[in-house]
Amino acid sequence: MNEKINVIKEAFEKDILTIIDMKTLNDIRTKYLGKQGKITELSKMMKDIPNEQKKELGILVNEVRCLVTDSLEEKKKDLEEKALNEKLASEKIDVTVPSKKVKRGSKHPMTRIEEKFEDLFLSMGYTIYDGPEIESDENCFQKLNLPKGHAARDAQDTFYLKDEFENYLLRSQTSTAQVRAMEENTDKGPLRIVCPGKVYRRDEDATHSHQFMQIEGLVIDEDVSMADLKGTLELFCKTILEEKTKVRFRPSYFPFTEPSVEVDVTCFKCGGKGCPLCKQTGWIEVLGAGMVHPNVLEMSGYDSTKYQGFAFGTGMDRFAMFKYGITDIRTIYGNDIRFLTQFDRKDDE
Ligand code: 2NM
Repeated sequence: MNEKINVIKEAFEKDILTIIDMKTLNDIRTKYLGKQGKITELSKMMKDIPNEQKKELGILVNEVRCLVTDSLEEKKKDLEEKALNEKLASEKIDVTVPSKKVKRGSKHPMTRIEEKFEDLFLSMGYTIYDGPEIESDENCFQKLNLPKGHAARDAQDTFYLKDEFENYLLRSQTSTAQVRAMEENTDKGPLRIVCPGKVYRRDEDATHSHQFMQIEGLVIDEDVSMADLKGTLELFCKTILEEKTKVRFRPSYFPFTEPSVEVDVTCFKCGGKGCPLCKQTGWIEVLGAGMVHPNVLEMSGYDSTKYQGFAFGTGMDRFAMFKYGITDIRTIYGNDIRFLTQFDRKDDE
């Protein structure tokens, strides 16, 4: 029996060296402590041992059981610690590695210009009024003093819908929204609105796109005069362009206003000296405007003997081109990322 215990002890001391992972550890635990394990077998043999040797051998068997149990427990701890250390090493975060740059988008130049216009007019007490892009011929032309067959319709030749919708078209100007605003304003009292939005015309070259962005303003009240129109547009040009910008008004013609003016500003490239951009004149045309024609007021239900109005309109694309030095309007609508990234976080957005 004594001999047997020593053999088991020696075998175990060799076996324990072969443990490299949890599987080999469990195999060896079973080999010694399992149901048919070597130490379990020793315990079973105890019942056949004569009484006088029982105590002494019992102590020896217990000793070897403790040795095996403790050694295996220790080995298990070692293995667990090793596994944890490996895991920690493999998952280590190097906080000094440079981070990935998150790409930040930026506002489209047209959005930026539109917001500038809107901020300015909101600060002057205007309301922003939207209308649909598909409009009736009536709202787009007739109610703006351009009856069917009027020669000035040619200048705004546009896209009509087909068949039963032939009286509808893609609006050629945002004044269609202003007609709606005048008609919806049932008390026929004062009105102060700007209408920004897309308009469509049959045009296509470096400075004209079949679709562009317009903004038109309309103020209706008692005692509104050309002086109000001039003051408003002067402030408008100086705010959107530069404070030192000079503004000049030239007589012109629009069917919906009388009198009508065209508005020029001093060239922002040469400051008025003359350069290729202003064709050596020192001036650049930026707006059309005028006093709302009494016919237009009457057609939308206003009493033109009591109320007057002034109105103005301009292409927001034109301003974007001037402000950001864009030479071809088509690049504004091309959505080429190489074009758009040139406007990343510049300016004052
Ligand atoms: C322009 C030029 C002149 C204009 C007129 C109206 C309305 F609705 F009152 F008749 N809205 N916008 C107007 C006047 C627009 O754009 C070049």
